[in-house]
Amino acid sequence: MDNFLQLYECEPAQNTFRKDVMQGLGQQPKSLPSKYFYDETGSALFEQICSLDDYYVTRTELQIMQDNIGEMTALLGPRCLLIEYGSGSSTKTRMLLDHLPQPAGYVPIDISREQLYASVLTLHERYPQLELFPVCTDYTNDFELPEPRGEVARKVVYYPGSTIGNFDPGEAQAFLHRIAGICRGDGGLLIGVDLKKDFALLHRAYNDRDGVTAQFNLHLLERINQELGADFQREHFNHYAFYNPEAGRIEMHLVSLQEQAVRIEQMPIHFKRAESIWTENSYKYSLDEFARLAAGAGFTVRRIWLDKEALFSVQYLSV
Ligand code: AVJ
Repeated sequence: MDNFLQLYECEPAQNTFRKDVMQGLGQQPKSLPSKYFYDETGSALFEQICSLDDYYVTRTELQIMQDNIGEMTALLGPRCLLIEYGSGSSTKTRMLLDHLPQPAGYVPIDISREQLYASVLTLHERYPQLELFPVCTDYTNDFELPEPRGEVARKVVYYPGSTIGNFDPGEAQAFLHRIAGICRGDGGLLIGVDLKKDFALLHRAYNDRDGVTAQFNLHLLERINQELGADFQREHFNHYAFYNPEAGRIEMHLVSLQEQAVRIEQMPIHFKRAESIWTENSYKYSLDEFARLAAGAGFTVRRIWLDKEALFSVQYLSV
């Protein structure tokens, strides 16, 4: 990597993982934060999910981007600094970068250092002129954004994939409020928001027939084994994902198949038969619900792009 490509390291401390795991498994009901899915293996499994036929999310969002890329990049305009939260492989971003006139730079932010390194190298090869400011951090905490030296006309935050759905509505609003502080002035937020839809389609997206989502979910136990020396046996847990219509969200759980005790650093954690660890929420919004949520954070929805079946939305918001 060239010298000018400095990686801003604010990696989450190891003891944050330990503390969060201990706290989550010490609670009733047991839970684990979904951000911990994304170590190197977990990020790779997520990439695999994104290419599954059963997972309509990525394919649909990419189609919306492709169909409207001209209008989107015209809205962002020249000398735009693009800031992406949870940039992963930056696949959708490449579509923006292919069309953006004279971007002022790209700030990819990701919790997985390996994933971030790999995508920054690819981006640098493909866009040698583009200034890259990668930040490795758990962006749910406060951190300082890098500032490019050159002229920046506006800051646009890119938040695709409906990652916003991982937050409870209250947390989502608080997060959007933080983002609004960055886009204030002439900037904006380009965000992918998954929509309410037929339960069967949702169910299939989180219970794919190749079992990749199950692997992704169960990998969290392996990560705890690897990093905290625990003795989870993944055969003793099942992936369980379902749509909760009252709450408007997919819930993912790991269900204990038997009564058992697992040790994490000498601490025994007891599981009753059929007890679950709640590992993820993925909220689905109606367009009205999301507009209200965004308004509460100080945002106005300026533009909404949909696919033909209105499964997913890409929206441009400004303060
Ligand atoms: C990255 C949070 C948008 O909720 O659909 C995919 C994560 N979990 N399959 C989602 C996920 C299981 C994904 N997000």
